[in-house]
Amino acid sequence: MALRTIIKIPDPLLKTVSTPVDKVDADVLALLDDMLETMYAAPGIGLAAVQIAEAKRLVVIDVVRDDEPKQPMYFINPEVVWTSEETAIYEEGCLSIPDIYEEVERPAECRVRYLDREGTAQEIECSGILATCILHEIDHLNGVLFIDHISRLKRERIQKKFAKAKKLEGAD
Ligand code: GNR
Ligand code: NI
Repeated sequence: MALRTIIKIPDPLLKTVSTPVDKVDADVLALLDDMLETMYAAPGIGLAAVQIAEAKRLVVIDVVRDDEPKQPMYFINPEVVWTSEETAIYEEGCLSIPDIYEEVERPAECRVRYLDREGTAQEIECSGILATCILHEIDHLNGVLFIDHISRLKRERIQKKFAKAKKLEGAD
């Protein structure tokens, strides 16, 4: 396992559509392990492969509390097959947009089809923070960020802040 670097906005890779995985082989499993280690170290409750600059349709999630045993979840080629009419609002953050938190409205429940680590098709029904998190991660696979769900004024303010931070990083 290895810790990987998490890319941040305005990295253009975060706007790309990730490619489906055609075979669950040892390389895919190793990448999932790196993603999980990187997510726990950050720390975060979810991570999409594109956030470590691997534009593949892979997601890891663990939404259990810090004081409870770890419960890693792995999703290969996840697809939303149903969402509830009912919505929920959570204050979201993103490891690729550090220290920014904004309320986002999403479906309160969803059903997701995916392949597990054995390459077997599975479906899961999600609610609460798991629904929010998995929808946030599947957005990443489609090049969409949580700031794309907030007002343009707020989004542009955040984008400016990170563009400026990047510029200063490059300066010496
Ligand atoms: O760690 C994370 N917390 C979080 C909180 C509310 C809604 C979504 C998330 S996911 C985020 C990690 C991340 O950026 N995943 O892509
Ligand atoms: Ni994110």
